[in-house]
Amino acid sequence: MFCYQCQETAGCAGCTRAGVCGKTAQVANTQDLLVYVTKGLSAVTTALRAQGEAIPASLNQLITLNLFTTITNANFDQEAILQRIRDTLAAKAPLLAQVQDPSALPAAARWDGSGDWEEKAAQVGVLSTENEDIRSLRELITYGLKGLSAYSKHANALLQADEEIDAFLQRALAATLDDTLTADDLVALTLETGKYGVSGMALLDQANTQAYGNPEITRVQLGVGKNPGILVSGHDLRDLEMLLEQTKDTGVDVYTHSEMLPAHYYPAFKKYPHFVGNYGNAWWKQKEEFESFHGPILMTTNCIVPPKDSYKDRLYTTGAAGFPGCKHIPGAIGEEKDFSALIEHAKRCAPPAELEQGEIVGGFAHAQVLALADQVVEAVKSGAIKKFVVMAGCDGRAKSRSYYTDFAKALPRDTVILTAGCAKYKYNKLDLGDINGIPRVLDAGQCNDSYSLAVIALKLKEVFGLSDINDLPIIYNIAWYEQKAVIVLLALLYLGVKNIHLGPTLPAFLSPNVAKVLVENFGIAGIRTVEEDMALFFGEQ
Ligand code: SF4
Ligand code: SF3
Repeated sequence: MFCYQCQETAGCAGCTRAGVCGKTAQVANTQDLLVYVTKGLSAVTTALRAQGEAIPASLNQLITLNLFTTITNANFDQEAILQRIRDTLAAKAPLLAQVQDPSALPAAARWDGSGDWEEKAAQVGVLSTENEDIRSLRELITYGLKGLSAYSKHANALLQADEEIDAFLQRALAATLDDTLTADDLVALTLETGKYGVSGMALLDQANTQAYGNPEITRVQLGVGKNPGILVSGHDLRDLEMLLEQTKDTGVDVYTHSEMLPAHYYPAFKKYPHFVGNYGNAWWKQKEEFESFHGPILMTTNCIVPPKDSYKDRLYTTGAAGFPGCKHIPGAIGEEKDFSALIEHAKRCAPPAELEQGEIVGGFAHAQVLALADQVVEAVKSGAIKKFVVMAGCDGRAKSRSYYTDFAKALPRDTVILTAGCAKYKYNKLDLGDINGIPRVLDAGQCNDSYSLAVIALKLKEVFGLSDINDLPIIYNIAWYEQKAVIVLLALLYLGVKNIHLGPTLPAFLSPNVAKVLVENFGIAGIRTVEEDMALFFGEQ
């Protein structure tokens, strides 16, 4: 195996024997094969589109779900991944027969699944591209597309789709197989991926807000009630909605974990009295927190930490998520999923053990912040707010991430943190106070709600009459872990944001030359110590 797609990759270079995430070499290789056949199918659909054929939505969904399945910590289930490869090959065969010139297609498109799959998987992984710069760009694009796929899948679950995004996604996937493309071509495609990243996040924002209303300022309870509960994690709001409906009047409460916390900000979910609050912290704390929760846990997406035996029988997966030995709740897009197994399971469980008390405040997505625009603009004009610091992205296990807690604490009192994603857990429970009633941590929501932060920045640019988004008093200090953060980063680059600091380490998949392009053209930089970064960002004050 060779995998270097996430921030925790072994030695900041690549996992080669097993994943730091817990992925086995066998699963890693099978995921490589799934990516390969998905790229092959995408080359076929791209050729058919060029012939004027329409591609059915079910195929678009198959492709996005395949990529989503290979995102870090989403699916560890070898059999589920093999089944997706079989389904993909079966879907491709009749389409391939319609391509006018199949000889022009890459080998991945023409592979019919014959031969030994383990041998094949070993030949088609990341290292099969020899030139390190081409490999770096192909992987950067592929990881961005994985993130885009995840967001598309959530929009699809709410019956929204955009054929233009799917067509691009497949064209770009196919382009990563094209040996005639130069590094410059792939740099251009990387930026185009960012463009569609913006479209994908906008589509999901529209799907979420049309279904559930605009997020609004909300106090989320951190304590627990006396009923048994179900804990929901991951990013899929439609799954949560179905579960909330099915748990009504059952005596079972529902709590959020990690990236599901922002669900509390949506008006539509406030009508459920049994939707109690948020339990615990970011994904990587789940071993302790799932243990003490006592009830069943539903993982709707990444990030799964391989479970301890003590609670493995309480861990359920759905959608792209999977773990061998854990029950998977099926259900295609548009279908009602049946969560009765979790509900019955919960009834046999003790209520959750309390981890903490109190509440946290969030719900500062674009509509809410724009509703407060006068107050915010006034605070900036009066000097009460000197700078905004975008600290969106992912949390992770690395000890070096304590930097983000220390950085938040060290920020001058006249700065406001704009956050989204599970990165927030590094500082959302600190008492950082407010500025004239505006909290110093404004949480827009999940990682995809980084889109809201971009909308807010563009609005501020307009209000202040600036011609360049980089003239705003905004610092970008983003934490990344998995591939959704990659599409968020590419989206920000596409929007023209410069001088983004990315940590806790720069991606291992950036070759020195590709990193140089990002540094020279976009001012991308890493992080240093809190003291050094404070001096860099605020030294002039
Ligand atoms: Fe390693 Fe990350 Fe890949 Fe897991 S996802 S195998 S930790 S690089
Ligand atoms: Fe977190 Fe996995 Fe990335 Fe949606 S839950 S941000 S790491």
